[in-house]
Amino acid sequence: MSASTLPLDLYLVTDEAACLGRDLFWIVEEAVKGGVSLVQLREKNLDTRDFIDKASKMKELLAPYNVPLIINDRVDVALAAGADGVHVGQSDMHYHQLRQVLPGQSIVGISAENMANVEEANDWEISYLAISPLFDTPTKPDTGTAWGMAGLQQAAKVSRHPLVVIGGINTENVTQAIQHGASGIAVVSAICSAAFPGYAAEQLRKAVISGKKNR
Ligand code: TZP
Ligand code: MG
Repeated sequence: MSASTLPLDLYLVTDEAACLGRDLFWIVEEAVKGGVSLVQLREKNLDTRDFIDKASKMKELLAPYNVPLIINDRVDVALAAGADGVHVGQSDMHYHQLRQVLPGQSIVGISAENMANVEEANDWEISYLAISPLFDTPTKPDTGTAWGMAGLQQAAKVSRHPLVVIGGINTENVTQAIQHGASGIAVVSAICSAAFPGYAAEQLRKAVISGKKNR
């Protein structure tokens, strides 16, 4: 899937710990019905085999909805599960190494933690750049300095890639993030921890659309 057709509006990044004991697959399906356009499976503590099994099951769930599945960090898992691509951070596999092992049409997303990361990524053919974190978030306490809206606006001027924002995104700040240059939003807790994940997805999606209308 090429960057131009990649639906970045509402990107769900999974975190089993944020699901409040509820079934992750149920949450993802509700969220997709509510308007999630892209899903990233993010697992930090699974054995390789269990990660592949979970990814394969997730791919099966998403396929009828035509929602692409992206795997966090693990290219081997993405390939084995037939996922649509990978998302890597600054300490994961390097862009050039990724391109050597992934099929050409794969989605590749990369996190940018600072402006040097944004500039470097301009030399690469990637599907999106994640501005990370937009705000400090309890979901991932070990992040670098938050970009904030002003930082996002600067990044949008410098980057030639579509930007997604991640970190502390909720219905209150979506519209502003879109207006400051984001093409889409990536969320964990705003959906995974919501009482009604499908309804939460609907509200977030509406906020993205409204932000795009008023840009
Ligand atoms: N990367 C940067 S912040 C973050 C990740 C995975 C967590 C975002 O979680 P939330 O709950 O949407 O703030
Ligand atoms: Mg990583």
